[in-house]
Amino acid sequence: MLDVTTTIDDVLYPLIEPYETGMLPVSDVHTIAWEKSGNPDGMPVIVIHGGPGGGGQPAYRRYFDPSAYNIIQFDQRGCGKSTPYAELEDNTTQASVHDIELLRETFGIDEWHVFGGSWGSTLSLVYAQQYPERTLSLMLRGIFMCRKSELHWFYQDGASHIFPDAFEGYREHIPHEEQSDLIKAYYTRLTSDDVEVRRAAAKEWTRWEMATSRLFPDDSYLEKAEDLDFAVAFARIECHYFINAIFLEEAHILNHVDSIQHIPMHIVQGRYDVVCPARSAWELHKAVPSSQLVLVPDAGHSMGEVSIARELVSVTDSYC
Ligand code: STX
Repeated sequence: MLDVTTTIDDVLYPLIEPYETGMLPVSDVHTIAWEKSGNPDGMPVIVIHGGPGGGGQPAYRRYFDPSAYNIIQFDQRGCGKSTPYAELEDNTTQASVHDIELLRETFGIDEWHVFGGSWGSTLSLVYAQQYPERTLSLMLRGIFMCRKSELHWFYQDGASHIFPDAFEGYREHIPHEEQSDLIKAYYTRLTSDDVEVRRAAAKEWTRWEMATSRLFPDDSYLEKAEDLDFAVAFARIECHYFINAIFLEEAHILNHVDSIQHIPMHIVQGRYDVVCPARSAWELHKAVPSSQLVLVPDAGHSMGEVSIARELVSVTDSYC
């Protein structure tokens, strides 16, 4: 039965503060922000945020028992508190995998749990495929493998059939003659020399994603698109990764799935996820038969939805 009385605070752990934060130079260009919270002697878990370009969030700490986990979070290149802000140079999937590994080495951790949703699931899988011996488990949500079909579905034609109202603003920001390739049209604007052109495009791009992330759209979520500091990094970095096909061959994750067959994998997927439709979770589950898939019947994409959050906490608690 649909549960409308449980709130997110009923299923997540209370908000805690980090016990340590810092900045780690990772290349000639970039320095990334990191934080640790929970129990310094607990099981290490690396939290990989979405977007790319979304940045870490204090609320992500709440998905772990703070007495059991050493919760490590970072802002990927160019977003959150990482510097330089919204920088696209030297910003690739391989660079992010390198940064995760550098964090692990810097903290003297041998192996860790890897937790990520959406783009965070993409990057978690690519990381685990390169460093399977470092990955204790994969705790994944809203599976995104960033194939052409997934990008076409969300940014061109697919989700538009379910959210025609929200899609209109995103599409109509682009002149008719360029609408046949919206990612390309947005890329031109998001990399324009004119800051106002960049900001206006970032707002529409981000608004589209925020409007479609929840089963029941929520105004506070939509406000993220109004926060241009967030929106410019989010939109620019996402679009840069997508126009470059995430710097990997098509279907890289499924093509290299054998290297992670032995790693415990948990998949939490909203049935009505319009941003990252359930087909990708299903295909990943089929390709990794030992994986545990929970298809959440009353949820969309966001990890902030109660029934998704409940399943994620149940996964992290299962190791306590
Ligand atoms: N991008 C999906 C994704 O990773 C295609 C994502 N969507 N929203 C987010 O991430 C935030 C929660 C980081 C805003």
